[in-house]
Amino acid sequence: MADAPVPAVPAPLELAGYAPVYSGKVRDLYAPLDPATGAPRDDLLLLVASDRISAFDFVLDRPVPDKGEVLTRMSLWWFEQLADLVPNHVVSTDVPDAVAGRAVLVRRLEMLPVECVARAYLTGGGLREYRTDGHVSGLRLPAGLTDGSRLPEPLFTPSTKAPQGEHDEPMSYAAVEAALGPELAARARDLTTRILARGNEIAAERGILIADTKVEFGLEGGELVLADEVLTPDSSRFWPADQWEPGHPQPSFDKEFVREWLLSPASGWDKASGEAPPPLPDDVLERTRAKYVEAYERLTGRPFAAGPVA
Ligand code: Q0Z
Repeated sequence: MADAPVPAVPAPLELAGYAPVYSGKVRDLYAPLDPATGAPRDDLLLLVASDRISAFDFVLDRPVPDKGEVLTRMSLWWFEQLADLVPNHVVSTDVPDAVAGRAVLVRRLEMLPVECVARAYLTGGGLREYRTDGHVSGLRLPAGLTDGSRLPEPLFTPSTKAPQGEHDEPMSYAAVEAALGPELAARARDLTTRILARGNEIAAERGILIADTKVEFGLEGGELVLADEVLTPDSSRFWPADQWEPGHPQPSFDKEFVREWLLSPASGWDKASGEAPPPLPDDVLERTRAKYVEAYERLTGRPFAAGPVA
């Protein structure tokens, strides 16, 4: 008998009163059912963060305890910090018990067909572009920058929304203007860079640098609304400020123990093999949980406690 196909992501949780809409690598979307008709509502979504973690483009076998809750709370806290810059999609944190603390009910928006990325430090794809010709996303940068250099100001470096499993491609600002019109494009650009600048003003005081971030906007009454998750380690690169040293790749605030173990002889894994990585040991999961909690507590100044959002 043929083997059953291996699912890319586990089946989403069955939540009474909600229908699954979409599952990403580490999060799931549901539509609340209208109690009168049983039909899915078209105006609301339940956004559920799982404890799954990805590394080297693989979703790992074992969850990081509390990761979904930590990231959900962090995102909610950032929405409050950013509320004077941009409205957001949050409706309520009153959610089913099974997903308490890691789900948010949101307004369903018309999402922009552009990944809005801003970079405050040079690394990753931005660094590769810079090394080619001294430009990033069509913007000329000073000479002499290296991996981890702080940029003079946050840059808007949009990308295309790639289908699941594919990598986003850089998009020119002209292409963003063509997709959104010049007014909306400029508004998305300015908001994206201001969100990252504000994020870093707050985070740097608390020992974290946010190298870059991807934000999602939707439209409501012609205005941009901040959606999805914002300024979390899953949507952004978080670096420990006290270890920042341009000239080489910076350690990840949250995933350093995961990457270190996977690349160590202890894992027995060969990154170049194309094989899925082995399951992380308990101590790596526990130390990684502690890094997510540390990021939350440092940023917010609040102790992390699992359970329903107050
Ligand atoms: C977010 C995503 C996933 C979580 C669509 N307010 C909104 N209105 C309409 N669409 C979205 C949102 Cl947040 C939306 N995503 C990304 C995928 C789990 C978030 F599987 N996709």
